[in-house]
Amino acid sequence: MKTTLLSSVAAFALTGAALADEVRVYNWSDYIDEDLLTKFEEETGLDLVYDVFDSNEVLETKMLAGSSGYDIVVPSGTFLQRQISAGAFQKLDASKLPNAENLWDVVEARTMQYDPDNAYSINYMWGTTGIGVNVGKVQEILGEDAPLGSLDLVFKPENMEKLQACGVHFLDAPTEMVPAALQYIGEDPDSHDPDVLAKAEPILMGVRPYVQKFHNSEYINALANGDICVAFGWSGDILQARDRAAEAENGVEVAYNAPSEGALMWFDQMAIPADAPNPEGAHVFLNFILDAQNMAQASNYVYYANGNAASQEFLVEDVIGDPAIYPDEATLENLYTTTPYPARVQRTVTRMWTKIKSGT
Ligand code: N2P
Repeated sequence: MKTTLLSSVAAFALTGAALADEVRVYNWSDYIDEDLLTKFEEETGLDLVYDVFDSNEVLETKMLAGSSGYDIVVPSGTFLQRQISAGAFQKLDASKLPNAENLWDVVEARTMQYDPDNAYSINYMWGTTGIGVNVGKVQEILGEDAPLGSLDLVFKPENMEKLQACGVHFLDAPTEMVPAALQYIGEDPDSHDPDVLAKAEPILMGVRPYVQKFHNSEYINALANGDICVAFGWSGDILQARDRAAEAENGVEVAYNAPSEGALMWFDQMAIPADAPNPEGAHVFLNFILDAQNMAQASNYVYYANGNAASQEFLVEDVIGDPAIYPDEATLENLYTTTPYPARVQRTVTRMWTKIKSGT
């Protein structure tokens, strides 16, 4: 009896010690160079637990339930804003983030839309949602002048009917796919009006029979291996697919285009949950990420732009010089942002999305 009690006291003390030495990060999949994780542990002496997710909805469920056990999480701006309102995050302690001086004011000005004064978050990466293609396969099917960079490719039933033969994946991300469908028909992609939102349904339903899968990460390998020929997905992920195909020397040429009709620009923000077990360690992690060279290493690996101005001199030309990653003025003008749906509208969109995915 006594022994049992003693050992559980010892176990408790051990757990306490382990927690203080441990930082738990929950980030998107395919979103970092894993060498940076080892580097963090070596430099700081802290143990890093690094878990991944691939959907804002999954993260949001955890954040709103509380007690996630994570010290750092990475919601996109619109989700961050709603979770801040719900009290899910704690304010950052600027005195513990000296590397925040590296942040890029251009990105900060935009993320303030979701997190006023950037009090709760720092930008990790940002990008666009668009079209990944296997150039050879799509041209073989639709011809040399296939609209590779147009929403016509994915929302015109005649095109999709033909493309289904080589495989099409769409994101399982209603707050990105519904705005894209609205943009396609010339409506405001950020509309919160239920009557306008309802117009997205026939567009998505019209091509639904030809979508093999709705998924947020499998398309990277599927595109790279040639298992699918079209993915409506995230910029850097499609560029990673391009790289994987090139490395495999399998003859697959992958290309990414932000839709010429306009593309969603999103911001993934690192934030500390209100009930994080180790907020001190969380700040150490954020400051590590804010280091110019570390941030450049991450972007060079995942092909996403970041919110760190000082990192830019360390970016490879393939990244800083690619307008699909760092848009030039003309590309920037063609990008739109969205704002969070109020709860009632969100429920409507969720219902619509369930219906679309089930195809009935
Ligand atoms: C990383 C995807 C992050 C983009 N694989 C979604 N915000």
